[in-house]
Amino acid sequence: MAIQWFPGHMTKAVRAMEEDIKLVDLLIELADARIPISSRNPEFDRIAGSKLRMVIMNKSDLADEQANKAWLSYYEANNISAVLMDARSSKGTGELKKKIADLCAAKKARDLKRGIKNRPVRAMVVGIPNVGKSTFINTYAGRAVAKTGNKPGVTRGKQWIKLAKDLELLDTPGVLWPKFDDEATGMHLAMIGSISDDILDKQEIACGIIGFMEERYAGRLKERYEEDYDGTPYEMLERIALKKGCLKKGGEADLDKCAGMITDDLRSMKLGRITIELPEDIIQK
Ligand SMILES: Nc1nc2c(ncn2[C@@H]2O[C@H](COP(=O)(O)OP(=O)(O)OP(=O)(O)O)[C@@H](O)[C@H]2O)c(=O)[nH]1
Ligand SMILES: [Mg+2]
Repeated sequence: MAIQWFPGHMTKAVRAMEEDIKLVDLLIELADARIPISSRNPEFDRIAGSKLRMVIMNKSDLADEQANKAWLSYYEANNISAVLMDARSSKGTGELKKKIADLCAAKKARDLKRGIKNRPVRAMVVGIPNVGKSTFINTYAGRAVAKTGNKPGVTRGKQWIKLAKDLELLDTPGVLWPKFDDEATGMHLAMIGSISDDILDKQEIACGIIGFMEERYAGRLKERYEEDYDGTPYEMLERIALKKGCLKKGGEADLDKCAGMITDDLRSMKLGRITIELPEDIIQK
């Protein structure tokens, strides 16, 4: 897929992060629980340097529960501080507060020794576009302080948010990276809506979804579209278009319309909770 996914504002955002990292104690990275591999920008490793880090596997309400557990075990086994979240709900905030406190305990103790009391923990919240950074900050703050929206590129500039006297968060624009290592990365990011739909080939994404669903969650396409999987994903796309009435004026299949429907269905859980990448996929890379 030849796509221009690295617009100028992302270059600027990365530069700002390189500066702002000096001001924070902790880097909180939001990953998408459906694609925990492709949703983690390798640039963040470089930007983080030796700073404390944690991973929030967000949108875990859309991901497969079994896979969520597998990922938690993976992070635990690799000594990475991680939590599952649905950033729209405040349910996980208690656990998260505790994790942040645990992570920053040593630093607090050092501060105290040097006579610095009550200095708030500062954390930079980073992640790919549309992963839920601003939603997370709003939930954590208990009020709508950051702008959100269901498309990539809503946050354009950084924004400091004082949550309480002990925590300050920096909201940042979603950033991708200039070159994907393998083709699957771009496809997976496109499937969940992290790359602007305007620059993507709708049918190619829908075919990617069809192929994936048949491989990982066989039977769910049939349940939703009443069509047996047979032949190629493209042929399946054509059949679903005819079955579901995605038609052009002359009665022929409207493949773009059908592709949009399938993509929306995947993103809005009408094909069930799905996880596209599993821990074992890391080894295969
Ligand atoms: N189902 C579900 N939806 C979520 C979750 N977190 C965020 N969303 C939705 O995802 C969309 C994007 O959320 P934002 O908070 O704007 O994402 P962002 O990472 O700040 O995006 P950019 O600023 O564009 O980089 C919104 O429609 C949110 O309601 C979650 O945990 N589960
Ligand atoms: Mg945002």
